[in-house]
Amino acid sequence: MTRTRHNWTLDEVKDLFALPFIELLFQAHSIHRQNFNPNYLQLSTLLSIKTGTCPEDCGYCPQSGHHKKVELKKQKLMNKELVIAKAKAAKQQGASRFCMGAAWRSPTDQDLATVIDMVKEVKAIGLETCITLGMLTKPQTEALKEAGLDFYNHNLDTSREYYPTVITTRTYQERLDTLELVRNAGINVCCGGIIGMGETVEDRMKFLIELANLPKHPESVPINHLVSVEGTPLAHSKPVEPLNFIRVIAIARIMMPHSIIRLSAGRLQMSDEMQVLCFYAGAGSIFIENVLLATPNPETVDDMGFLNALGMETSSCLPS
Ligand code: SAM
Ligand code: DTB
Ligand code: SF4
Repeated sequence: MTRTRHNWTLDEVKDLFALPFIELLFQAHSIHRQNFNPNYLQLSTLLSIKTGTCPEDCGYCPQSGHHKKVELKKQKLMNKELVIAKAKAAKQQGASRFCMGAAWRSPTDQDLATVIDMVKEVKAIGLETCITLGMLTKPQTEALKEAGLDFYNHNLDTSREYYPTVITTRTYQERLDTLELVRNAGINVCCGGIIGMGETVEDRMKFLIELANLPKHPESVPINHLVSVEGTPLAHSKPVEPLNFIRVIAIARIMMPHSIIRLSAGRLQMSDEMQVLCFYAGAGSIFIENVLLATPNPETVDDMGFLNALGMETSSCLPS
């Protein structure tokens, strides 16, 4: 069992980033197979239950109401019956977790009550549940725990230093406060961020240190590759070198050895070979189905062909 640490220093992480690529991959993969079956992949699907007109100004996000030039089909909170139909379809496709996202700064108590109903019914189908609704209050986290929610997704997105160039309407500390409330309520934490927003390699190091030095590692760490959306302020960010993206996955695996690293948004823009290297480096989960929240994802039939060719099995990965 690999030791879990919460005191990573920048110098240590710089040393990891400086490792030759093959050596880094070997170290990451060794840790991965000590803690996980490397031939298993956990599959989730996403559903946007409320789309667009978000009051936040996240520079990467097509759903922000601030980015007027983005082409997006906006949608009010979906009705429960449609959500349940989508969840059943996701289960049929092989997903073990159903993640619902809403473009809110924070939910009202009334909206939360509706989402809680959805969570209960999705669980009853036999799926793990994850939601991402923005900031929460303490009573709201307690109500979600009571409803049986498995995971809450709330990302730090990037380093503390780079964050204000990406988002101005919500502080880094507010994100940390929500994460603490979720953790204290006893809900599994899903927290990660985005690579490819114009951040430096040092920002990536500092972002990983923020995650790994949390009092408890997030059970689930989504690493998104920026999906560039025309009309968002970050649409023309410098693309990430594939090897540098894989390095982030490998180092996240080393720094948080017991967390499930999720190869999240951006797979449509990646080659199969790049994705395989991400799995080898320690990514143990992907989103299937051809839409994420508001942007496209690979077709499930293509993903399944790819996973079959690799001999990957798929399974549920709730922490024991
Ligand atoms: N509104 C909620 C919030 O941000 O707290 C939840 C939904 S939001 C879409 C969830 C996460 O998706 C963001 O924190 C961000 O990391 C990721 N995301 C959003 N747009 C993205 C994009 N264009 N490319 C990659 N990841 C993105
Ligand atoms: C996360 O870190 N990635 C997912 C999930 N959490 C909610 C969302 C990715 C969104 C990608 C852009 C979009 O489709 O809107
Ligand atoms: Fe709103 Fe979430 Fe998009 Fe930010 S990432 S604009 S909070 S939906």
